[in-house]
Amino acid sequence: MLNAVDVVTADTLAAFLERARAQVDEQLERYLPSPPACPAIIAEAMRYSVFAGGKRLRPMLTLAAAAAVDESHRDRALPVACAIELIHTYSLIHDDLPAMDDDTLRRGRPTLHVVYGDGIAILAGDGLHAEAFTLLAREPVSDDAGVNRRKLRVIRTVGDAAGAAGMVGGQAIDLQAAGQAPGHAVTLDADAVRHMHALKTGALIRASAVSGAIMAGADETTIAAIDAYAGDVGLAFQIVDDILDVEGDPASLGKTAGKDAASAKPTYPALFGLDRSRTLAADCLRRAHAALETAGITKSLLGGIADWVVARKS
Ligand code: GRG
Repeated sequence: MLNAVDVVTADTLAAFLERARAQVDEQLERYLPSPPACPAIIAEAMRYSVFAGGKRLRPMLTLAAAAAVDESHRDRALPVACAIELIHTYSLIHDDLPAMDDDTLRRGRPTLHVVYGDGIAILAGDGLHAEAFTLLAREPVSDDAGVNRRKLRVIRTVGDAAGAAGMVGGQAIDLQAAGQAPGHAVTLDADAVRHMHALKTGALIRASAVSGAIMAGADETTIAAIDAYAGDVGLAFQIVDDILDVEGDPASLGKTAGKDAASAKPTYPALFGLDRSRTLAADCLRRAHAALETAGITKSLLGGIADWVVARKS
């Protein structure tokens, strides 16, 4: 369901998502290194995971946020959208390793380490992480001092979101909570679970939208509104992810369902039950729309993307 005040139709959103996905995939193929610049095995391993059929949520947020600020600057955000997808893919590869979540199925296919071995999977993740920052520093190529200042701000924004105060920190708390950090186990209450998710998945989702806004030249008030919107989209995304782990169809999810309960993870359904979790996701959606409304950006595709995140089945 799209927001009533939003003139964007579901068809417009579907067309945007399809076009953006095709554009991102084309650029990702162009940006990823190939032989003779790198060994064939690492080029293949990176592509195996990058082109495994991910939803491309984060690049969509980057491009939609840029378009919401200034449609004519949308293409400036394309390298950033791709770089963030490279970081996201690296995080999934590493998360699936036996030393972390130990998963054998991702995006409907055997995980990278199952196909190429742990060593190559670690290196492919490391390589994607490094390629992402090379790309952020390199593109878009510009002599414009304003564009280059924005690129630097985006590098810092994405680095903070991916690092110890963001995704890596959230993953560390997750490992502690799962008893996978010997001598450092922790038990998380509801607030601590929310904090863990805000770091582990929320930070990169926020950085995706905020970076798009920065590249398009948004003012600080708009950047703050888009940040608040994306914070709620990120939380809703995680709650829905937890709900799908309980009641989703493994075939559409493309990953092992029921893993959270099997490993006694402190998920939203475990803490609050399914009904309350659905209400909490709906609350996030309402707040996300409200953040857009306060900044007067209701006519963008961002509202529809928030709805899609909550309605998704995979
Ligand atoms: C290894 C540093 C490091 C971090 C890993 C993101 C993450 C941190 C782990 C993923 C664990 C997980 C499955 C979390 C649930 C939310 C989530 C990020 C799901 C996967 O993202 P989607 O649904 O994936 O956007 P696709 O495949 O569509 O790109």
